[in-house]
Amino acid sequence: MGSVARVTESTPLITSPEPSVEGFVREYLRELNFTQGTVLERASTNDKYLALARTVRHYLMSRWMRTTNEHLRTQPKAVAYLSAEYLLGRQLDNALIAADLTEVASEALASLGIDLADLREAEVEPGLGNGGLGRLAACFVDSLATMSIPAIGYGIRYEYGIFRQNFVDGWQVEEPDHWLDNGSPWEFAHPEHEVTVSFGGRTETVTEQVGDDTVERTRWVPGWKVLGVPYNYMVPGYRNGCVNTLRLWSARATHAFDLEIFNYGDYAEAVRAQTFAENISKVLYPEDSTPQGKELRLQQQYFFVACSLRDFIDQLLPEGFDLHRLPERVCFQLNDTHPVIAVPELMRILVDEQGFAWDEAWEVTQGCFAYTCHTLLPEALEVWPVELLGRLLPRHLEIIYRINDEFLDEVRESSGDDELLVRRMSIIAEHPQRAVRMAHLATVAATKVNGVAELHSQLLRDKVLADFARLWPEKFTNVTNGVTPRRFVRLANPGLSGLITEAIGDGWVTDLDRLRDLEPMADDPEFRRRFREVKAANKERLAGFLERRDGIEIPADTMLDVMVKRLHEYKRQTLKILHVVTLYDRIVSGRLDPEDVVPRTVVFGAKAAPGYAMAKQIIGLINHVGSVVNAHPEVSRVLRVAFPANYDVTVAETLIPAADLSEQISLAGKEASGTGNMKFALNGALTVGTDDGANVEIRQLVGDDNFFLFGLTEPEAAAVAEAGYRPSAYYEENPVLRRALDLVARGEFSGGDRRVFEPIVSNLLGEDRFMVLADFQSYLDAQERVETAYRDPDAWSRAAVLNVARSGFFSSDRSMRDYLDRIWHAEPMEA
Ligand code: GL4
Repeated sequence: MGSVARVTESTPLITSPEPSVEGFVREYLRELNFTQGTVLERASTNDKYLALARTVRHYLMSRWMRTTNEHLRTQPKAVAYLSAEYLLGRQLDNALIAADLTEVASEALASLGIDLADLREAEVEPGLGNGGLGRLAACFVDSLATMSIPAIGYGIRYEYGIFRQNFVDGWQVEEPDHWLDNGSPWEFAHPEHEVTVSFGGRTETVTEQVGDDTVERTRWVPGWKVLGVPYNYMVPGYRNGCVNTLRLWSARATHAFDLEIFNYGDYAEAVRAQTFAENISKVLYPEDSTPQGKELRLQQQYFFVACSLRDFIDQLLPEGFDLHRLPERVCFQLNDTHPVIAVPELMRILVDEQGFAWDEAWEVTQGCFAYTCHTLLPEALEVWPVELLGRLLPRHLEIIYRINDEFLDEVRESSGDDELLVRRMSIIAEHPQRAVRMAHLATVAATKVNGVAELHSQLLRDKVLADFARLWPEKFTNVTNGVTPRRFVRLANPGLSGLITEAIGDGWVTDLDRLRDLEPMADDPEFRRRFREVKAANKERLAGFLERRDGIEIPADTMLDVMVKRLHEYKRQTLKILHVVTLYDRIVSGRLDPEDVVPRTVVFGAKAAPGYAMAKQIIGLINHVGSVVNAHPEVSRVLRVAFPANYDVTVAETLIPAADLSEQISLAGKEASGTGNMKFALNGALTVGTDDGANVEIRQLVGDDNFFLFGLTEPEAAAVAEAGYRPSAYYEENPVLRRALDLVARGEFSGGDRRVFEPIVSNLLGEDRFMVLADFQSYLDAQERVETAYRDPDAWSRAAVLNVARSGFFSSDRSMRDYLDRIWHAEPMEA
């Protein structure tokens, strides 16, 4: 245990260079020549990019070393964020703004004849997450560093991140994401700190002599092992001297394992075993909100939490630290159920390895974990079949059983043996197969359980985890999500950032509440004019970007209507495309004069989980409708559909600042929070949205006049479902809806072939689980209001400016403060 003893205040450190153009040129050429092994004249773009990334690192390095040393030396209470996903986005620009180096770097490169913008484009973003949940983790580590909170992020270094999406004839095709192929200048491998992780095998009981007593102990005799190699990433705070660490684990075969097989002379088998072990960190599972329950996924989960707990205890605590006091030193934040196997793992370490009594160990464990739930969909709550968990982690299953036994005793006692309640609350589900309910395990173990928006936390208390909330009301809390203003405003929207800073100074970048000071500017015609100028420039930038990247043409001067998020039925991309179909139908049938239409470009961005057939159908429908709309001479004058493939963080950074209208149209009660919704509001788009997730809070803050609300509320949707929802009734009663659906059904968008989109049509008419048809008319009405509002540019930009001014609450810095106050009780380090 413990490298801590070696850290003192006088630990020698090379100091990072002072930023200057000449200095930067020198450092850059040194990297290009000495590390990259090339000279300027022969260097490829990738060479130049890698040299640049490494040069930028120099300027953050001594902050990083100092931050790490201070944590080790002073041993503050730390936050250890456990997340299977970090959707980081490109690193270069973020590092540059954090170090306040953008201008220096750009000038230095220019003096060498290099355009910084070209090198930016060379970076492949690390897509180690699926969507909102993974991006949230990335925003959180950014905020923690910017607020100088002692924190470490733990996760998995997937060799392949989220797949690359392509369209072939409008249908999604997936390709592997080779993000590491051109080198990975932002990571630091530390094989010397590798950790061994065990799997499989069996447990046995041994008797041991402890003093005068003989005690029985359970021992895990594993069947196989893998190594976890840590890769460290800098997480630079914004110009504050703090650089935290993100530690991602990569799986390797153990040396012992292959030696044994080599000794039998079976070289090929040894290599196969190696590959088997290394598969664990090979690929990110591409399901968002619909986990597949695959064995390899459970292996990934245990792999990374076992590495992380071991690492925290062995590397970050001082020699001989008394683990009874672990809750004083750390809060392990469980990002959804993916890392929940950490709970029995810590119990195993304390009881089996450290000799704690069960109750002592349980008290420590309960003090160390907090759990964030990110969903309301029952199918997104992970369960692991007992058969699988027992085979992979036999000791952990025993521990889970014991936790459950003691927990259910408590339930029986407090409920007067209500066996129905016991069955509902049990960590073990009996049907359709015996399985461990990870959300129950997390809730039982955690000091605090939080939802990610007010409405979501309320629904967790009232519905999803209602029995638990009755038993332990004080355990439940809310922390509304947030997004980092550094990446999503300062870096993504330089135009707006400049305008804001000119008006109110630059304090908003780390204190987003200051955006309030912009409110009076909403009434200043000159400010609004400049705001519109920025929007127009951002649209032009987007047009250039999509033209280069996808060959997509975006007409100038149209309302930019954007729906970007994972493709999921509950998010209701279908509702948006039915609106497009309706506009098309009205124009084509002559019932709407194109002159009376506000010209708009509808932009979609969405990946579908490769195994989610309906989601892929919907992608096909959007693309096919888009082709027909864009090819129609009259319609395309006022309506365009653009669906650039492979929506990712990089695309988001160009798209969101250009948007006029933000589509947040999930069925109320289904989207836990959403975070895209916040990014749009902060960049001055108006929202058309349901009363769902964080939309509720956005609307409350920006005001009803500056938000287009539509649709059933959550209680209304619940009541409709309760009464027996019949989608076909809406179809029969609403001729506009009928015409739109009939067009799809008749093959208008599939070359006359009625079979192509039949599954979508029959699903909508038959089941329509997410009530697209029930909300259709209300959505059309809201879009009418959008059109009316957009016709008045002054009123529109006033509302847009108010959206910016009133959205400071959605900074992830505020989320971090809430976690600190309500859950972690940790303190910032002194700067
Ligand atoms: C999600 C929710 O669906 C999304 O509403 C939320 O904003 C996000 C972060 O809390 O978490 N849950 C899953 S699973 N994926 C998400 O994006």
